[in-house]
Amino acid sequence: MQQTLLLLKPDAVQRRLVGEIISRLEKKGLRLAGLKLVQASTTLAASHYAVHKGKPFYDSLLQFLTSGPTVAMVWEGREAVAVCRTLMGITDGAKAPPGTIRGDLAISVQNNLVHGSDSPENAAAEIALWFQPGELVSCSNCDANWVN
Ligand code: D4T
Repeated sequence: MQQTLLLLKPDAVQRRLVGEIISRLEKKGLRLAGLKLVQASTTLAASHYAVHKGKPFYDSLLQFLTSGPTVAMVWEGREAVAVCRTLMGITDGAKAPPGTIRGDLAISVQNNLVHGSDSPENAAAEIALWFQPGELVSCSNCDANWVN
C-alpha cells in the first residue's frame, strides 16, 4: 500500500483541529501507520522545507513550523499521496474549495494547517526524515475488504 507523510502544523494543534482533521482521513478509508507529537527543531524544519530555501517566505515558514508542536503522521492506502492532497485542498486556504481541509478550516497561505507529501518519492524521503522505521506499525484494518 502507498504511504504518505501528513503533518498537522502548529496552527492545527493550537486551534484544536487535530481530531477534526484525523477524523476526515480515517473516514476516507486511509489507515494510520504512524503518529507522534513533535516539537520540530530548526534543523528538522530546514530539511523538510529545503526545496523552499531562498524564497521570500522561507524564514517565516521555518519560524512557523518550529513555533509549537506538530503532529506527524504516516497514512497508507490506495493512492494515499494523491488522496491526501485532494482532501487537503490547494495551498492558499482562501482559494481552496469547500469540502477540503484548507477550504473549510483555513484562510491563510502560511497557516494552512496541513502538509502532505506531493509524490511517492518525496513521501518516502519525508517519512524517513520524521520517523524511525521502528515507529511505523503495519497491520490491516478489519474492514479492509469493505473499504478497498
Ligand atoms: P505543504 O508543503 O506545506 O504541504 O504546502 P503545499 O505543498 O500546499 O505548498 P508549497 O510546497 O508550495 O508551500 C510550502 C509551504 O509554504 C507556505 N507558503 C507557500 C507561504 O508561506 N507563502 C507562499 O507564498 C507559498 C507559495 C505554505 C506552504
